[in-house]
Amino acid sequence: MERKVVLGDGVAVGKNPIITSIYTADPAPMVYGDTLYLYTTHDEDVLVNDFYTMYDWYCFSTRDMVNWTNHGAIFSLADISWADDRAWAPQAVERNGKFYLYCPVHKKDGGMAIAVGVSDSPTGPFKDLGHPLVDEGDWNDIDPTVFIDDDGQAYLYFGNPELRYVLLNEDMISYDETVGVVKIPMTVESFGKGSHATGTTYGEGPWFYKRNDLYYMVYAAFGEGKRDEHLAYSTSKSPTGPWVYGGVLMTEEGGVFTNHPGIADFKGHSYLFYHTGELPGGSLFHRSVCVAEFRYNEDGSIDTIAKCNGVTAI
Ligand code: FUB
Repeated sequence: MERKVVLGDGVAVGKNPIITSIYTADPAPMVYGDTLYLYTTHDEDVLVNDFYTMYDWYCFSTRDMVNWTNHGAIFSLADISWADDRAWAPQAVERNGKFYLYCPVHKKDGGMAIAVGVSDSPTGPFKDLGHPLVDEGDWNDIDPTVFIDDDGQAYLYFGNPELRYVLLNEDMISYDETVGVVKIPMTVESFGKGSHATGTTYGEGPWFYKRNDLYYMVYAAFGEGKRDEHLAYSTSKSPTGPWVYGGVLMTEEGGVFTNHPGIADFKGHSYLFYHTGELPGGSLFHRSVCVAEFRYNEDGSIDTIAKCNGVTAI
């Protein structure tokens, strides 16, 4: 499965969207060894009730950013006895040789919650815990992003319309209940002035990581007077804030209603994964994953990244 063109000078270019065999969204890259694994959601061809129709999560991998292997559906609602719908935006991480896939799902008894699948391999199969990891009984429990800091503390951020986090225990399948679910103050200083429910731009789809001692929160955002999501970012000197709004990472122009960031450094290059409606038949419920290469400025800031045709082989 590959979409590439070879230029006159022999350089191979992978074409966006990366995956053309199915509709994919909510890209979540994970670098492990010499391979970049890309976890995605899956928009079904046939919609139920003209809404997001999503039942499973896929994994793809590459060693050169151009040639991709499809590992198929590696986790699905059928594997989670207490869930019945909405296999939404996941993220995976490795710890001590095990792989953890954090996934928002709709519960059989109502509301959204965060499930965890555990596997011995990055390509699954993943096995559900048997119960939700985070379940506050409201609709905010979606779009988990996980990061293990240098001191070993793992953080799971999530949320729409509020950004919240828990401190994961070392087992990665439970969290520190004495601290509980912490709500980040949703201020304009932290997330910019916008049109989402908190009055800020922060919408959903957070992506949390650290680079050169600066913590980044990249997320789908709602600008004032705009309908579709753009991508924006905030930074902090600590993993728990205070967050400082950084600006627009990718505009909404030419996109679909949602967008979703996934960022990875791989073999000396920095990549932003995102989604659009660019495949034939594309729509807000039929999305497709794309990738753009970018560079950080000296001070760690990031200029707005353009949607693009693809990236060159590395
Ligand atoms: O793909 C389903 C939902 O739409 C995700 O969880 C959100 O981030 C948005 O992309």
